[in-house]
Amino acid sequence: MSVGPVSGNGIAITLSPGKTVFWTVTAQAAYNQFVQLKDVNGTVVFTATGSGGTGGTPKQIGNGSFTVPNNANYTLYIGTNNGAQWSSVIWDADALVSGGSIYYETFNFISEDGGGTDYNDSCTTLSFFNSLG
Ligand SMILES: [Ca+2]
Repeated sequence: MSVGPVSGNGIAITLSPGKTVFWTVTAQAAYNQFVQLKDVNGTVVFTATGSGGTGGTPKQIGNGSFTVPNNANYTLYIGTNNGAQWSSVIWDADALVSGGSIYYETFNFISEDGGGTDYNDSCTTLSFFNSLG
């Protein structure tokens, strides 16, 4: 089972210190989606906004990367209209493992913005390799 549904008004997650995290946000909802990650100091790491348009076409509304400092605690916000409303979120973390070694980890969050119960409005993925190079 995954975690949730939980409110998108602040989801606490812990990443791994020193890792370089790739992030991407996809929206396929008509409402303007809002995803923001803050570090332990409340500093914004990234913000993604946008919609899939009225046709619900999947659209990548942001992507990038960042490096995790020693304090790896973050808070993720997922909602609509620049955070005027908070979505309902289902999420989970997973890892790709072989021979007892973790090679890749990923955190996935899907949201429902209030118009239904299908959790198809935004998808946020944070992922990182165990090592770079
Ligand atoms: Ca929906």
